[in-house]
Amino acid sequence: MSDIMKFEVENGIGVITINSPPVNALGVNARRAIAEGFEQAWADTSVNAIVLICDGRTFFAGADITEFGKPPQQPSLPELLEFIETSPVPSIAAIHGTALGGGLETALHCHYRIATPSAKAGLPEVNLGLLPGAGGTQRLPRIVGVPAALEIITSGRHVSAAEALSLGIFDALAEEGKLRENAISFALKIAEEDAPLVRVRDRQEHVEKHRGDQQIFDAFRKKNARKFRGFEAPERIIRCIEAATNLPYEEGVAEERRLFMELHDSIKSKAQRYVFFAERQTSKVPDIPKDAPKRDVNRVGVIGAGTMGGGIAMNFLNAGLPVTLIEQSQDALDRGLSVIRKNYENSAKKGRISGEQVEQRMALISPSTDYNDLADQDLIIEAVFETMPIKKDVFGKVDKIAKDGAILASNTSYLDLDEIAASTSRPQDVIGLHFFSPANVMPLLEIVRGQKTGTDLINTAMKLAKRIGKTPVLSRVCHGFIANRVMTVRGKQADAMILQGVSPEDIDRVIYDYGFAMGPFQMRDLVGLDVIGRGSNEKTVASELVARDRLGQKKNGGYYDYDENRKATLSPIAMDIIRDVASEKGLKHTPDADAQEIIARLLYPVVNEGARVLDEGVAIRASDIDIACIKGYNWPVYRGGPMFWADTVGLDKIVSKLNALEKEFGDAFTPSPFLVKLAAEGKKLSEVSL
Ligand code: 3H9
Repeated sequence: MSDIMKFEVENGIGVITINSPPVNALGVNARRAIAEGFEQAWADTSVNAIVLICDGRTFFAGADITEFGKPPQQPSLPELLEFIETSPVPSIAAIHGTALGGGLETALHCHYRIATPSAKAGLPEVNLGLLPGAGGTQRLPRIVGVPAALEIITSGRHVSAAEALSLGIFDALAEEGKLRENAISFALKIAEEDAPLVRVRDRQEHVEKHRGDQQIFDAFRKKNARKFRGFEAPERIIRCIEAATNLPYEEGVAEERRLFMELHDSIKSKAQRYVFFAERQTSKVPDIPKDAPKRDVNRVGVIGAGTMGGGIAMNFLNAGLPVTLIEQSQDALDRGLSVIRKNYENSAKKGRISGEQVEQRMALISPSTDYNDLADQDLIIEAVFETMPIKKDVFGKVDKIAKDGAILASNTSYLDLDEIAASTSRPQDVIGLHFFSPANVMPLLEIVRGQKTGTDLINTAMKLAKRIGKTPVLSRVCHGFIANRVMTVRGKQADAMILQGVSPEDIDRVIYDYGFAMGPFQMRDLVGLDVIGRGSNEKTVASELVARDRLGQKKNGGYYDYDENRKATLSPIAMDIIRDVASEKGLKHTPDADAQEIIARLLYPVVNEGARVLDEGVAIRASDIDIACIKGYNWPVYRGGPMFWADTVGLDKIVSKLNALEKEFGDAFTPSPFLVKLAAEGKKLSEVSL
């Protein structure tokens, strides 16, 4: 007898209620409980229809992802769902929260579906590098048609109840808060009318329409080629929907099963499943319980209305929080405000927000040139010029004005937060909130914990990150914190390699093929070489390009020349500069590097630096470094981040290559003793946690 299932009969309707917190994932207990519920209902001759409903915050959120890769336990989800579909009496799924993946597939094996207006439905397996493996790819097209199924399953998006109703995924909507009683009434009506047992598998009208139509699939592939690049799941999803369109149901399901297993066993899906859990780990701090005290943040002050400050402010405005925006001069303030407005108006043009929302958000800004206007703010974030004297000056001023209990945050990317905190009388109230550019877009928020930062501040910052839609990663103080520190070494090696004669184009291509959106030199040209090279006095290729007024895409080209369509070709001027700088530095010429060598020389040092970051206790777990690189630098999610990827390459292989590179090129490659130790002990880097 299952303790997570309740079976009750009301007016001849058998109600099976499952309660398996936190999200009613369909692990073996839930699967057995559902089977037991249906058996009880079928055994009761007074039951004329069945309602399947969940307690807690949501209907089934999908298969239990923790079970993947472990020995299967009966019944499997497909077995269970085939079993419940044989119900001799109508079955109705009653949905609240999110019916996702296997959860929606369960509902699609019931005869009818009723949902609350706030419910959502989706097949998000693609985000785990998988495809819906319990009939979803065969059933959804039979309801919503081939084009909509292609879009919904390859995007994994959550479909609103209203859209699901219009697409036919849901048959009816319940009143909010009255799902159970409305579902019972719906079931009574179905039973009284003797309505047919609608099996989705039998529906043909939508798939028949496209039978033999290859063009619809090819066009979809072509349109999304860029978006799907590097991922394995989207192509297999398309093949499953082709099978749903062209083959009998049973054969389509067999194809779905085969392709699901291929993905399930792939490294890319393993990486994406790792990332799913890693993302949810980052807000867990060992010495800070979830219910630890936190401060209220209802009003935010942002100092600096430049690109960074403006972007930071937008995050809070988007979440409905009023922002006091401070600049030194009215001119700078006006410029900052007009950039924010332009960004919002662009979003409105793309249909992401309404014109009314643009005005609502702008109205939440109180622009000011007077620091005294920061007196009432709960959180004050500075985003001023990145030098210690300026930061200290700003913090000294803020310290005098901010109310007791206000959180004083710095957006510094490299500077010593403890030194900044020491310039105030309240270092326990100082924290780093490091946003990544563009701050309103990039999902990473590094939360920097100084020596004296209060634990309540960290707890507050973790919750705040979620409120503004960011993924928080906790870092201790060090030069560059986590993401910038580990990724900077990639840039340094890229610079070294071009001076040794390897073409920037080859490096960019290899990094792109690895899965990044672009290579390091393309990236610099895009961001602007003046921005990248700021603050360095050393003569470099970048500084020489800037000296010739080559600032990248925005002015005269950089490493590349650009035609009117922004098509890039390697610049002969840049190549001359590279040769000049190289000969001045007297560097060894080793131009023959294949893709493997480029990857080793650019990315193994990132792994190595990550190991140092862990060893020094800057990051509390390896997976936080992975999330920082994925969310802050677009490290390809299907590689799992540098730490996970290193495990797939093999730590011993990485250490021995680093040793060889150290011999050839010096101490930039010296392996971290921590990495060497892990490799010798046969341990996994991605599993390290302090
Ligand atoms: C699938 O269904 C395959 C089938 O097609 C075929 C099979 C043959 N399993 O996200 P939260 C945990 S694949 C195990 O913070 P929220 C999560 O780790 C699946 N655990 O909450 C966390 O644990 P902890 C397709 C899961 O309110 C806790 O629940 N489905 C699962 O922000 C709370 O999660 C999906 O991909 C799971 N399926 O968001 C949906 N889901 O507290 C995945 C969650 O220890 N889930 N946990 O850190 C989600 O998208 C979100 O969790 C959801 C709630 C929107 C449901």
